[in-house]
Amino acid sequence: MKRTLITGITGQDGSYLAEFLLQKGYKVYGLKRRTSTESYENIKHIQKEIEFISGDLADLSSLIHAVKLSKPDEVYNLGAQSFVADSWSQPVYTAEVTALGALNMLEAIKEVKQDARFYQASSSEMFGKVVETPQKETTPFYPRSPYGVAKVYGHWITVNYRESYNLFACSGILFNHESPRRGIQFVTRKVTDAAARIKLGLQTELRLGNLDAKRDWGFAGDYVKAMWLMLQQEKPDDFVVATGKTHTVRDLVETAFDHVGLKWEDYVVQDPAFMRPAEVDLLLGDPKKAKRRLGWEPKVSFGDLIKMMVDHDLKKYGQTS
Ligand code: NAP
Ligand code: F7E
Repeated sequence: MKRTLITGITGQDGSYLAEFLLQKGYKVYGLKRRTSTESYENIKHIQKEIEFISGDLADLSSLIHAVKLSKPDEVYNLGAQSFVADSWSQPVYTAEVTALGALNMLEAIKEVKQDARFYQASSSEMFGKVVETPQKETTPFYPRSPYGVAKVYGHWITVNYRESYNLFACSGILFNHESPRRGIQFVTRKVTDAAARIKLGLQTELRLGNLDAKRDWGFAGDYVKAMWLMLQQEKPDDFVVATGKTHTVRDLVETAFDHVGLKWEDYVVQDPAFMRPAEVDLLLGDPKKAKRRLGWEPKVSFGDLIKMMVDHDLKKYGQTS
């Protein structure tokens, strides 16, 4: 039985990856940080099958303990302060968890279990103010937020530990991926939740920032498979994971509101409070290398993804209101 340690197990990706690896017969250990109120919402259906280890990415000693205890064949470092907007108000914390957290995890592996394979959750936010379109593995980075800068550090320290210590360490440069388990602050979930609430008479307006930003949005359930495939290859490498299609936030709003039979212009209000100090205007990934080398392809289209999320939110409120 293969053993895995997942950081960020309570998050969107951690929950889909844990599900996927349990189905493959893995013994799953999840690093769980201490919080005053426990939140197992995303993993409640598989909670009993996971062995939780208390720890925090900012605490190297806890990661050493986690690696000693779990003796993992594969480590997936998904834990992070992952909300871009908050990285301006909490830049130091974001660096400590999102950047140095990756270093801490690599150090723990180097010191305790050098043959463990390592996946780093890198991000299209590293491309930021893009220097070419579409963005691929060789596209230079130009991050536009403290989060993006922290992820650039996480990416390069992963490459560096691979080259310095011969670790099997991979960096997955994932473009935006969403699902009904997406946190409510992120724009897709904020929009699908609002469309459902407005349809059900629970909310009257939706306040948003930049409607012109373009993102390459895919389904999280598809993307965790690419993470696993990277660690099954003969040699460690870095891969872009994306759909190869881009849409504006305006397209997203229109798709969600259309699905509930409403005209979005009647409800959406632009609010400067949701504008960012520096914006990433356009992301569009080129997933050819992942397709060629991993045999990976996204299955869920943008339209189906947004409808899946709206339907989930309608059901959630329909059942409780
Ligand atoms: P998410 O839902 O925000 O989950 C983040 C996870 O990190 C949560 O389990 C959280 O635990 C945990 N965490 C936060 N601070 C921690 C700390 N100090 N120590 C240990 N764990 C900590 O994020 P996601 O969307 O699943 O994304 C997974 C990873 O991929 C993240 O690294 C993210 O930056 C990266 N990424 C995401 C996307 C995307 O579109 N989703 C794209 C590219 C890269 P709590 O539950 O306790 O908060
Ligand atoms: O914003 C615009 C906003 O917060 C998307 C994270 O998973 O993906 C995510 O980062 C776009 C931006 O995601 C609102 O300005 C407009 O242009 O959903 P988001 P993100 O910043 O792209 C990357 C790949 C990651 O790695 C991150 O961890 O939507 N936008 N109005 C808004 N965004 C939000 N959140 N809220 C609004 O009201």
